[in-house]
Amino acid sequence: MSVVTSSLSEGQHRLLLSLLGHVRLHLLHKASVHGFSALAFHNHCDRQGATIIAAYNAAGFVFGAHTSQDYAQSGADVCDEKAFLYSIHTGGGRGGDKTLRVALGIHTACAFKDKATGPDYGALVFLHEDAAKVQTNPGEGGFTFEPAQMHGDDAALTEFEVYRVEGLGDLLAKPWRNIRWSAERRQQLMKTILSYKPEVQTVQRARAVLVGPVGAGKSTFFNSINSMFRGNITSQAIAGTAGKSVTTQFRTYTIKAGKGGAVVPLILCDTMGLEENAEAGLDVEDLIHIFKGHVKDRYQLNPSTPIHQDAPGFQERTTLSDAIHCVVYVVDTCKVSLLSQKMLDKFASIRKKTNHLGVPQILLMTKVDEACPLAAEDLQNVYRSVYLQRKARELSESFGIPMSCVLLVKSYSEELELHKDVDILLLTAAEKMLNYADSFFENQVVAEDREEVDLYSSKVTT
Ligand SMILES: Nc1nc2c(ncn2[C@@H]2O[C@H](COP(=O)(O)OP(=O)(O)OP(=O)(O)O)[C@@H](O)[C@H]2O)c(=O)[nH]1
Ligand SMILES: [Mg+2]
Repeated sequence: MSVVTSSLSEGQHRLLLSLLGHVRLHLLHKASVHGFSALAFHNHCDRQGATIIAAYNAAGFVFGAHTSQDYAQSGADVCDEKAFLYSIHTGGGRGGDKTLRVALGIHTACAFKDKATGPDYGALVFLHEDAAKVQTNPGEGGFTFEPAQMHGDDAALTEFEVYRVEGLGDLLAKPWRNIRWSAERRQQLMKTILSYKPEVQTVQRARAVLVGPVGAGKSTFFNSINSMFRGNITSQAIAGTAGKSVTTQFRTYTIKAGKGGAVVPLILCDTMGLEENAEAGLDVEDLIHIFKGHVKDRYQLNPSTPIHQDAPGFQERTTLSDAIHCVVYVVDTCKVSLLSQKMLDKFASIRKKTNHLGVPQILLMTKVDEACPLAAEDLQNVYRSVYLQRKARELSESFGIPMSCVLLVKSYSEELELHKDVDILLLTAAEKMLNYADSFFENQVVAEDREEVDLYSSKVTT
């Protein structure tokens, strides 16, 4: 998935947050990518709630406007007592950033004119004449400032970004999911998982596959589950960040409890990341072959060459053991609002085909520590964070997956040692996968005395 990135430096980002309070910024519009036009701005920024503009110029200023109200091209003067203009100037040579915050005048509450033009704050009009520039009208509207202090009298814009300002809210008085955070609970979950036996006698272990965009944390999730059962941090699957999927092979991982210990009755399958373009990333039809159990471990996936029945890694006849019993969609919590329509459409098409095969699905939201400072501070806040609950709802709605199937996790990404709370979230996810695999088995009409069950052979292919 191509990701549009912010031009704010870490320091500028921090200063913006200090002007806004306990919030998180989500980039909605970046003019160098989407266009320096009012139309492109409104396409991305209308009806997004609170936003902040970051306009950049060659004189080293980042300046803009914050409003708590929607842009909607209503033609009205919008009142907003919370609105302000600001400027951050990186103090050339002397170091340190200078910040200016301009509130509305005491007698004026009209913050901006909600027109079809670029954002018009009276004294500052961005994307003036549909170009990369700002018009400064000293004395007009409710904001008063010295143009030199605002932007160093440089009206040409090198970049123009708009962020949605998302309040992180506080903590819910009661968590929306009850998790017991004790060491006993950790042990209990471990024991339940290790003693799990599939409902069907011919199957030894449940098989779950991790499916999600590039960099969502699929391989790291497997590494974390593996580490937890091994008792120390391991990194069997290669993880990391690159423009394209780091994982290119289909892998089926058997997990052991302790070095050389018992085999955990859950096989985790790792796949190549999904990309929004049809011809890039993991192919949807390849994924269906994987779900049906046709693809062998270490199959080299290739977006431009879909899996073919004659390929060496293709297994013609499959049994219930080879098939996928639970599909786990993996999404980076930080990127929930950045999922493009194309990516959501791809997920919808996968979901449709998966439903058709009758495979249960759950949604794993990773990187909760990166997404919410309250969860980073104390992982036990994960189901109490208003922000994370909102993200879970957003994702559950766009995927059409019930909230009860949405699980939040933090994987071992930089730790050297295991941690009880991280383990409890990981184990809770693993337990859910086993429960859902059982629903799959219950739905199969299986002749239990038969060794081989040709699961999908009589079914309509996708
Ligand atoms: N902070 C934090 N970082 C994480 C977490 N999970 C994964 N990461 C980081 O996210 C990056 C991508 O993780 P991967 O596991 O390689 O992602 P993937 O989904 O396998 O990506 P592809 O194989 O490229 O499709 C890595 O740098 C991980 O360290 C998490 O829960 N918290
Ligand atoms: Mg991977």
